[in-house]
Amino acid sequence: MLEKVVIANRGEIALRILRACKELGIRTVAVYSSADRDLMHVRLADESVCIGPASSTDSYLNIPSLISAAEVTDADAIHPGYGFLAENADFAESVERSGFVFVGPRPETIRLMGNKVSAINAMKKAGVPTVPGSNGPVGENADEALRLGRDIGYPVIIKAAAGGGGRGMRVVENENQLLNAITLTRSEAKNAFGDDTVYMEKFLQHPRHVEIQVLADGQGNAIHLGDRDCSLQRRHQKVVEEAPAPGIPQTLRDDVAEACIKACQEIGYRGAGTFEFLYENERFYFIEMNTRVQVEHPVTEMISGVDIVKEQLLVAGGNALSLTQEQVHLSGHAIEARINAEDPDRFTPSPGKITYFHPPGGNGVRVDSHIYTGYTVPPYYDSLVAKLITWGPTRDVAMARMRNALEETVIEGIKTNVPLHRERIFRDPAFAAGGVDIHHLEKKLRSN
Ligand code: MV4
Repeated sequence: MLEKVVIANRGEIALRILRACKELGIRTVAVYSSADRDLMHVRLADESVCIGPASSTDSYLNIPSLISAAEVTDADAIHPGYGFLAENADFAESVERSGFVFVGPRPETIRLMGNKVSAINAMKKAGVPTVPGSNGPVGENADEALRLGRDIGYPVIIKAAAGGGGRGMRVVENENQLLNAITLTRSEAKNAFGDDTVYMEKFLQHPRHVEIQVLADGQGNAIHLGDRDCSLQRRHQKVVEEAPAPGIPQTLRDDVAEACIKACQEIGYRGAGTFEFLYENERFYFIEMNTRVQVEHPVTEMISGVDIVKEQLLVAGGNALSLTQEQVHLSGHAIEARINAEDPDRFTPSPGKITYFHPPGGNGVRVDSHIYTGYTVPPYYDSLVAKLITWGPTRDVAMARMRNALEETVIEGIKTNVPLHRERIFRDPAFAAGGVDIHHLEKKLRSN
């Protein structure tokens, strides 16, 4: 079992990881930048180490600093959280080479999934349904690219193999635009990622974003905790997530989740992971795999009763998963609203001092947040300040509880998107009905 873990992150997820460690009797080391001395988890951790100045490049992304923090505190593992270095295979490798446990998959797995072409090929081989496409890199030959486009059928999308999460992609409406789009995406990919590999997929016009949560121990055991719908997004930033995804036939859900488990076993997956799919016309299409704990993991915890972060820590310590698939019972419905320190109309960041914070409560309400009255949100990092999660026996009850929770929430001193949730999203009849596509929120925001 792990005895002492360095939490290589900040904000709400650092606090989330600290809580899981404490429940397991694992000692904690908080690392923080000079702008983050007042973070809640820094106070609560057994030890804390300043790892550098405010700029994340010099602190939360500084690999030697993080490894030194583990060395000086004699820790045995590093939990990366999400963002920052969570999906950096070189970091995972450095952690292991320095004699520490990386709380996550093996570096080779992170590398395999980091390259979207190799990820898709691995999943396809394991029987996971993928988007019709180039089945590998698009080469330099123009005639071959044009033939490929014709075979797949327009519109198509060109994506950077090293991209993901919406970075490095371009939609192509017709043949006339194809070669230019490939050249442009290639050069942007080279610039952004140092890898100009691109691939082609059929462009799905009205999909939903549905993902499957998995846990595996790298000892042959792999389970799934059902699906989540993350279609409500703006500029590739999720705004609301829910579990389960509404209105999907049970057999389709079961089949795709089963395929994900099989894939985990085939690649020797270890830790928590998410298979991202596009869902359109009652079909799932794999697009990417995330090899980390995700922001939206609480909705899955609420319907499964499984503590995903504790399982990550247990598995990293060499233990088997604490439950089998037969012991997973999904119940009810959970919704998460991401609360950001930002202008609710213009979406510009709104850092500053929180002069008053009153969190909501009641049956089926969970708040994952590091903020408190008097806390100053620094301007250097992402704007997520709280996650409001509600559970109910049905989706309607979870929605009603969310409306109540949003009305109870008071955050003064900074602007937040609470009014966006309260007045627009959770009053939207289309969202209330369930099953809106990935374009719904942006269309709605344009129209009013
Ligand atoms: C797509 C797609 C349509 N067809 N691939 C954007 C983020 C990255 N994970 C993949 N993305 C997309 N890939 C095909 N073949 C549409 C998107 C997409 C999207 C996907 C999920 C959530 C929000 C999105 C917003 C715009 C585009």
